[in-house]
Amino acid sequence: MDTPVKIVGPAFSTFVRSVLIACEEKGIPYEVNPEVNGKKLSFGDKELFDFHPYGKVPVLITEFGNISETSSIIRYLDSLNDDNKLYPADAFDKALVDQWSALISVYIDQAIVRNLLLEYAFPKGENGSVRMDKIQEALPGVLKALGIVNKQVEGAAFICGEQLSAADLVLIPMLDYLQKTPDGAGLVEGYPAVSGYLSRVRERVSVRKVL
Ligand SMILES: N[C@@H](CCC(=O)N[C@@H](CS)C(=O)NCC(=O)O)C(=O)O
Repeated sequence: MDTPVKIVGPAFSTFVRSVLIACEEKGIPYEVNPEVNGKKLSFGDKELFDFHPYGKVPVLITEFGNISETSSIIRYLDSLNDDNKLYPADAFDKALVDQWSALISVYIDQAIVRNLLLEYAFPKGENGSVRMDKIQEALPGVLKALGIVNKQVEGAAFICGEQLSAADLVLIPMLDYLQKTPDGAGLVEGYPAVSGYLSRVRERVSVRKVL
């Protein structure tokens, strides 16, 4: 595949980063945040609603058409070649990857990204300050999410066993940002299996290139 796929969305978005790591793993050429009709699209731009009914990113523009929703995009990219497969061949194992991708992109994203990280990234307090009450409110959910991930990677290298999968790609950018927040390193340290998992995945060339 020589024609680069185009990934609509800013490279700082966690879900965009998941797709970028997928492209790196698969060796698929890509262009990130391309101009669409002469304009680079930002959150909230009305043009995004032409690609996604809720105006969300990432969107993948291919020579055949457009795909939105991170897990669907990763599944498509994985089907393009046999390198570093991100879904197992077995139907049951594949369903587990879908299950974990959904759990992470819905519940863990809400707990870590929406409730905590976005308050640090786009503070809504007085004079642009971080609302510490919101951070405190978010903490139980973050700890719960870390506990869930910790249990999952306690006896395995990755979320769904010994092979990196789409589920890891959805999760990695969230944990990476979390660990880089003021209290994040301390929080992650409390979950040794998560800490080890993060160190392990950060050794991958694909992850190093994107994060
Ligand atoms: N379910 C979507 C979620 C995508 C999502 O929430 N993207 C965020 C960026 S990380 C977004 O577009 N935010 C802009 C907005 O909500 O207006 C997926 O899996 O791709």
